[in-house]
Amino acid sequence: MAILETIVIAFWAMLPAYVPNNAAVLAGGGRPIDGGRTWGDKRVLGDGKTWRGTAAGITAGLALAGLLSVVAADVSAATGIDVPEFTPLAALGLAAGAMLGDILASFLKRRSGRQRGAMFPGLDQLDFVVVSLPLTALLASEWFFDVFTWEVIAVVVIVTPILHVTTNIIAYKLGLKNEPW
Ligand code: CTP
Ligand code: K
Ligand code: MG
Repeated sequence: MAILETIVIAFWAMLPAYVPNNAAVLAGGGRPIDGGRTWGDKRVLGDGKTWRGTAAGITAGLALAGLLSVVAADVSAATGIDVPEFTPLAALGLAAGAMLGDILASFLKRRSGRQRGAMFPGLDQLDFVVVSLPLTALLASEWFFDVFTWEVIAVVVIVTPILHVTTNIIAYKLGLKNEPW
């Protein structure tokens, strides 16, 4: 597979996992998932992980997967790059896995004494990949191993941190996010 083709497929296949984080930032607020609870002297998750943000994130990921599936055949015909449709379970694995990864990362941040919004290099950029890919492999195995070849996975691991840093700087400059990471 040509490298450009691999990059396009990786980006396309990951879009339902990329968008939930941004949707959560836009829609976030309200009741925190941990209900304010602490473990020891630290919050379990913190005020940055809310029910509304999580629900909006998953919904946005599912909606985008649906939209991409509708146009996949046309995009493939127009570009000659065979972009995939998403099965419902694949969409769920990507979108819910992304939000779950972000939530688990917050749990690790609180355990390690980091306040809400603190930076955790590496984890911040790849938390959602680390959970969304295995969850999708579990929920939609056939789809996953068809789309996520080793080349695609390699591109995802390299390109995701770059995209993450870029979109967060943009969201920060636009005043949508409190920190540029
Ligand atoms: N957000 C949300 N629910 C989520 C994820 C994010 O409401 N499940 C919203 C919150 O308003 C959050 C903002 O998006 O403050 C930015 O997300 P993120 O950077 O992941 O959270 P932080 O505030 O940095 O908190 P943490 O340190 O726990 O990551
Ligand atoms: K995060
Ligand atoms: Mg943050």
